[in-house]
Amino acid sequence: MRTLFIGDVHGCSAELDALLMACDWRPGDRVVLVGDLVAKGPDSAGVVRRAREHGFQAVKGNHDAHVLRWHGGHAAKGKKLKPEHRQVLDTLSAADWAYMATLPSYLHFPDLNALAVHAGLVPGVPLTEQKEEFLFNLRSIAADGTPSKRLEAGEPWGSLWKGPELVIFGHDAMRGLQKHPFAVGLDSGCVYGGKLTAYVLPEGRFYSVPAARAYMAL
Ligand SMILES: [Mn+2]
Repeated sequence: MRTLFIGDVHGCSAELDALLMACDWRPGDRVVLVGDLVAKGPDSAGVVRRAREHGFQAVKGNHDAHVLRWHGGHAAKGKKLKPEHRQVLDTLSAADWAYMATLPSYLHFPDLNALAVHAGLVPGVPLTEQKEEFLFNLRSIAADGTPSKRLEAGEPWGSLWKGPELVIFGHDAMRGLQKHPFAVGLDSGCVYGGKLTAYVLPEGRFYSVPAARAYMAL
């Protein structure tokens, strides 16, 4: 069985369809979306519909968690909803929300010795003790070991991850595709006019398709 790990789709359903074609995807292949299925792009509902109708697995991204909080009436008090999130609240169906609510914050694939997570894992912290804040937002580790969601705060966390599991993640469109010994970053900025990228195991190949256009400024 092949497993297709796919970077941040952000509502880019046409590019998702094109990437699945480029990967020669067929029923029986396992597809894993590394989070941020929705928001910013043109067709969030179409992405969620494809994911649930085809039985794709996915982890929750920061934008997925954000719209789920608003949908559930748990948004932080006094915060305004941005248009790119309003559009998600206005278009997802009940079935789409039910699928979104099932998404875990990480997935473990023992057969591949791999993990999927949206943003990252703090090296040295056991999996069960990782905080959602970092699972959804981590980008960097400072010289003193402090984890951060900021790009400039230090080294990319994936460069410090020593395994043994291979971690496949997204979230970091500014750094783009990342290929570390034990971590692969797949956010190649599709919604910003970049590419949508897949990493396929066991073959270990990358596939990508260009965005039809930039749907948002990075
Ligand atoms: Mn993200």
